[in-house]
Amino acid sequence: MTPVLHLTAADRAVRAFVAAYGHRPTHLVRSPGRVNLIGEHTDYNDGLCLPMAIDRELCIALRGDDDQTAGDPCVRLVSEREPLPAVVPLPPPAPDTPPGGRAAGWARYVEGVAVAVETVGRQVGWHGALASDIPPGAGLSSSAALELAVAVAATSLAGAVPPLVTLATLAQRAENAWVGAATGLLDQLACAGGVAGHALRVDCRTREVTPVPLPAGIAVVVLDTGTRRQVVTSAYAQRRAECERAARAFGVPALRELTRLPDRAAGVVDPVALRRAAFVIAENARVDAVAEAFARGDAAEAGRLLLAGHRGLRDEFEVSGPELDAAVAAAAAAPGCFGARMTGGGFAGCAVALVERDRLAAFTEAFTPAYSARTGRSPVLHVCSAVAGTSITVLG
Ligand code: GAF
Repeated sequence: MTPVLHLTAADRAVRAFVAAYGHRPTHLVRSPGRVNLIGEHTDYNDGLCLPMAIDRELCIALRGDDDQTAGDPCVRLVSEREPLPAVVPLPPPAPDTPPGGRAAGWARYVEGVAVAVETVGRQVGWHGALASDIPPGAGLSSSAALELAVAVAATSLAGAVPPLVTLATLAQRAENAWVGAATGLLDQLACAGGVAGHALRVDCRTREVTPVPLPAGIAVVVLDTGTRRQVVTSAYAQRRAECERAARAFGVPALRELTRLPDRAAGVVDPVALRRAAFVIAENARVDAVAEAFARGDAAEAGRLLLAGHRGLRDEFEVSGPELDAAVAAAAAAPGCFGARMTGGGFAGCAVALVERDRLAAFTEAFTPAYSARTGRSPVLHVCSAVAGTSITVLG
């Protein structure tokens, strides 16, 4: 039998670089995806989240252009998943360029980061090749990983070392102002700030990221339902508007300011916005409760909180979907599972389960047929470790 050769994303990026440009790269950027354990749709309410950066990564092998004075400087990036390269002239287009004048598809992310980075310093030309093990559109932040990778490449080659919050904010600006998705800062802070073996308590009001050790004996399992939906085309913007409507009605700048619904809340806001606000307030509290349960090693309580979070996302915030509900139900019934919930923006993509590490095989054996029986789909399971955030190394 022919042996199957599994190359890492880093290996594939270096190979693709050599194939595309005929010489060796000088640098490698590694940028992880993320899974959010609890604290969903709280980031744009200035709230709390508990993500971790995962060992599914996007890599860019790159090299600064040798003659920075020759021709028209640009960023040029080829990708193993895309037929056409992303090419961004330097200096990049002005921030007020109308959408019709911006690059299409994946190149728009690369261009958006170049536009954002140019607001903090001049960039130099570089060329690179990208390879990724983060499934696109699955809710594991493949876009944020790309944004952070380009931001780290561009700033490092220009000789700058911005703090991680600055990098995350530049990446978020690309997503909000250039791509047009009104997302919060969760994904970018999680990808940039990852710490091996730790979840991250992210306070989106102060932008403080506090590592929280993951208890030994718990495996974090991402359950990919096989369904996909883009944030930009989903009801994400509508949920955000509903939360902002509730905050305005309650007279606070953001729902984070509330630890319970105000008295007579139903009299000042419509029932939909009231349900959204009730969810966000409870979800912020669950973030600290899960972090505390982790600190005590109380996996059972953490699992119960995840299940409660899923019910809130399904019934109050209304961002789940049939396959996500089926995955959570099948996981909760499988041996060794402490709890599960949908993760990310919602409607489709992935759920996440906390599973007793010693019972992973029994969990998988029970989960896969149970999910398939409910949906007719084959799930893909990723047992994930928490890893460090986006980094750049010089290649020898
Ligand atoms: C998406 C967004 F990009 C994040 O900012 C966050 O709002 C998340 O959905 C929901 O928690 O991933």
